[in-house]
Amino acid sequence: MKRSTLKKTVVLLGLGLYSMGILSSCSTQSSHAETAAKTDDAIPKELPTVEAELTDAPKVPAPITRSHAAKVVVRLEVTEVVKKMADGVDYTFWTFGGSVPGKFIRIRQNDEVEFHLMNHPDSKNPHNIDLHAVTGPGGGAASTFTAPGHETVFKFKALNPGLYVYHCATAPVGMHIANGMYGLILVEPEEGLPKVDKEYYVMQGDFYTKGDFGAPGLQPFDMQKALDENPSYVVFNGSVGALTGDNALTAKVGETVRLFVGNGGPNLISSFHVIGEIFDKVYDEGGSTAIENIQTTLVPAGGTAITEFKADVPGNYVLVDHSIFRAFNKGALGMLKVEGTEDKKIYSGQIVQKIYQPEGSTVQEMPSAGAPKAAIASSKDMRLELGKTLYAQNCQACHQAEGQGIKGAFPPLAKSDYLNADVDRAIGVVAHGLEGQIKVNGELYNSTMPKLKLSDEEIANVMTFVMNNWSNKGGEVTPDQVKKAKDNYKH
Ligand code: HEC
Ligand SMILES: [Cu+2]
Repeated sequence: MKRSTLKKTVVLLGLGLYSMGILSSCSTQSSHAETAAKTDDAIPKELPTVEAELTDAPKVPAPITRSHAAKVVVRLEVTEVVKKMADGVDYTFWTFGGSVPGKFIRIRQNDEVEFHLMNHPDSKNPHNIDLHAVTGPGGGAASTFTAPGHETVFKFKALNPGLYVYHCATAPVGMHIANGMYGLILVEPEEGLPKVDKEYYVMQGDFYTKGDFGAPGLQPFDMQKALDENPSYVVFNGSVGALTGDNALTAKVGETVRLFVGNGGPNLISSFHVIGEIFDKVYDEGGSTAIENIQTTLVPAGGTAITEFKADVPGNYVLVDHSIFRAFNKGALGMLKVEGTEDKKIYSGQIVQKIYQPEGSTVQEMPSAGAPKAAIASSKDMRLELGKTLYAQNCQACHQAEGQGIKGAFPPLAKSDYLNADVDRAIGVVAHGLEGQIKVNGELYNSTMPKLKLSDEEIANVMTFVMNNWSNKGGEVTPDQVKKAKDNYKH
């Protein structure tokens, strides 16, 4: 694996409208439900009552096995909590059920839902809920405006199957959503969804913090960045790393995997993609018909997609928003680890890796006599000067002008503990390239530094420049030292 590789028109209902609408809409809804029950022979008069099982992402409640409608009671509690956004970065999330995204709700078409929205007494704000699965004013928002320490109840009948977003719609709506107030509700069709081995819940969201990506501490919400649609974080399941490392999704070779994908926004559209997989089926926009053989699917803000695929070969599959800077620089990155036996017919792994020397290339001759001679430094000062140019030409694109690197991609050379601990080893890196995991200043890097075509003299010059800049430990690296270090650190 070398490849490192919302918006239903939110009704801006004023507070006045809520107070007018609450009671009347509740009473009309329940009388409709009674009439429906009387006229529809297929549905028994008294539906059995079921308490909904709610889950935190990435878990999904078990598929529904009932073959009839039920009265489903959903109890969802809003809390405002400080949680981790990234390592060393905290944020005050407003949540449906204690984390972002909100609890996953799973019901069946024609179920009659009795929805309880509780707002924890410690909350500082009133909240409500707009479920896109609801047919009725505000998707429930008009009936659920709930002050801290209060509970509201309304009922709805799930007329349409599909995967739907729910979110808070209390003014300022954008801010409530930006703080994490969204989740998914699945309305299974009467016949159910096709059976699969694994189901997961993945929801993207964009976050707007005062500090830039990675700035430590408790970060306040930044309204201007939200208005500019310029997020500091774009993440799956509420924080950087929520789906990587020990939190990665898992499957075994041969298993079928279904991802319930949502996008809370508030602003961005997701180009959802799994690196190294092709979706056999996508129920695009969370609807009822599937399209097949899809690489990347659009998940609108306030929208969903159901993606399905079979895990054919083992490895790590990376979930990304293919607007790729979001993935590698703002956090929109998850992982699915597939374990099992390889199938070399489907994927061979690397078969050949060798030097490529097209005819007429000067590569073979470097740096032997006959080729244009690189300047030979006669003093440390000259080495520093030549090294500066070499650095700009050969290293700067990755390690950056001040040697600061790019977090998560290119390690720093400035004050690098890895470099300063063993200069000969670093010379080996420059001479032979480097692959695999290393730790630099406490950060892990698992990438590839290419083998560069530099002579011993050039490596001596560029390393002398690097060692004498950006608070590194100084000294002079000579071509002789390079020659020895190259041999000692061959791999
Ligand atoms: C194409 C990008 C790229 C270029 C160009 C590049 N490097 Fe690197 N370098 C990397 C990556 C990526 C790593 C980490 C490799 C890993 O994760 O195993 C690295 C690691 C290193 C390290 C060890 C880790 C550290 O931060 O101390 C040194 C030293 C280093 N590079 C020096 C250089 C020098 C000097 C040049 C120019 C002559 C250079 N690199 C050019 C990408 C690059
Ligand atoms: Cu809210």
